[in-house]
Amino acid sequence: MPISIYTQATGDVFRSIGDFATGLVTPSLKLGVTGLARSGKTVFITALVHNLIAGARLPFFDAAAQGRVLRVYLEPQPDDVVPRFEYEKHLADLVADPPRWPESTRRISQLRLTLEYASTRFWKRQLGRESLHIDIVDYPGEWLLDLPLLRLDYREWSRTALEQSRTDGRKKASKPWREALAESDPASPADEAFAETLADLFKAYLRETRADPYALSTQPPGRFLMPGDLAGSPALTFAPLDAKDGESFPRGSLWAMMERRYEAYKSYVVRPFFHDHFARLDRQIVLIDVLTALNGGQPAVADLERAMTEILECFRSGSNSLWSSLFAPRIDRIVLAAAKADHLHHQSHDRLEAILAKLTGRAMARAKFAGAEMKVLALAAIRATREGEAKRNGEKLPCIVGYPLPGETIGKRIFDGNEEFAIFPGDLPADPEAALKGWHTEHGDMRFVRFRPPNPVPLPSGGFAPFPNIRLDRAIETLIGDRLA
Ligand SMILES: Nc1nc2c(ncn2[C@@H]2O[C@H](COP(=O)(O)OP(=O)(O)OP(=O)(O)O)[C@@H](O)[C@H]2O)c(=O)[nH]1
Ligand SMILES: [Mg+2]
Repeated sequence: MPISIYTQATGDVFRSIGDFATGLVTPSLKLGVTGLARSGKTVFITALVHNLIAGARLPFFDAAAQGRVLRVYLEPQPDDVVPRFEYEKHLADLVADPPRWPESTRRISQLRLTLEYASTRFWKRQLGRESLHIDIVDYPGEWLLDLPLLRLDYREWSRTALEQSRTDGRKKASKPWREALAESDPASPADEAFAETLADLFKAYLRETRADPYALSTQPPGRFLMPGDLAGSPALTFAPLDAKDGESFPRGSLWAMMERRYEAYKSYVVRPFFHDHFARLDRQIVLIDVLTALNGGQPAVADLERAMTEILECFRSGSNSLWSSLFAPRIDRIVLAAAKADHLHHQSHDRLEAILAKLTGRAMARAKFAGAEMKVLALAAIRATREGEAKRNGEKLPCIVGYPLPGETIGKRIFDGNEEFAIFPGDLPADPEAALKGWHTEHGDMRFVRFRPPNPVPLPSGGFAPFPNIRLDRAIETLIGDRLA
């Protein structure tokens, strides 16, 4: 038999092993995109998908830079009962005229992205193209606030919620609820109408804190503002009550009813959500909107630090049985991203990263992500600004140029959204500690202006070019790069 026939046959065998490898047992990677409300999850996922599908230039994403990413496409997701992530709709918003950001997320959705790539390894390459599924879930950021509830009982949660409602930033919004609470007796007989009144006042207080664009919404329960399919359900009709230490309440009391509902909320709403979608994550990106917190001043920064510490602690690995059972500790890479870095000139990005590292330092030290590789990045999934220079009193100032969103203000100027402006956002302080303690620039009440998305660039072949970004490629490389080697 001529040697060529052997070679041919061997090639076929290899090819069919290759088909087997790519067709039947495609490996998958569960990517957690974690972040509070408005932190940039939906924008990040949309930009990630758009860049990969369109084959964007991503110099620090090795597989793409080396031309080894052969094809990327969306596939039906593995979970039939979860709606699909509305990628096309979010993209349509971003390329609309004028372009707009996608709406705040109101329910859970999921997507599966499949990458076909050529391996760097000789033998794997002989098997043909490799595939990797990336599974991602998007959800309202508020729901993340519920994670720390899993380890608080009703009494502890009530105490914490009350303490926080009395802090400077919340006193005013929480007043009507606190007044009603002062009139209520936890030992009184359970009364549905009264429970509803208290729950409604508590929700109104949470809603008011969320309405402030510069405040962060960090108060659970997350479903009170974003109920998803649970709107109006009794599982959401509870609120904290005020009890003295050691005081106990009989069956049939208002306290007992609220406590039962709080526990039901944890068991039937919170735990299944985290169990189904956060357990067994392989990689995680945590998006943190540091700049909005800095805008809100010291109370907002302290709030963000507290909320992120509580949340990140829940992802730790270790001996604690609840957490270990809920989150098998297998996350081995984490990107901590200061989102929306395009609100600053690149000269300030190092400082922004230093502030984020400081802000999450305590959480990360406590959370003990044993063996997980960690990267801190100043990131903009979609860059809404470009850089420029302005002159003031003969001094050159590094500016960012973009379309401020309608209604944004600097001093007395109110922007209408139709004009481009060069804005000097100020320098972040060199000492990250100073930023966390409350930061004032020489201009006093300095606020970052929010910008509308950049103008889309149509492609001759149809569709739109992926938007510019800041360090999206580095984030992708850290999150999935090694799986495409
Ligand atoms: N300039 C800029 N703004 C961004 C970027 N990403 C997000 N934003 C802004 O942040 C807002 C919130 O972004 P989303 O992606 O909707 O945030 P989210 O985490 O999905 O929020 P929820 O759905 O409420 O949990 C957007 O409407 C934009 O105003 C970015 O990369 N650059
Ligand atoms: Mg969202």
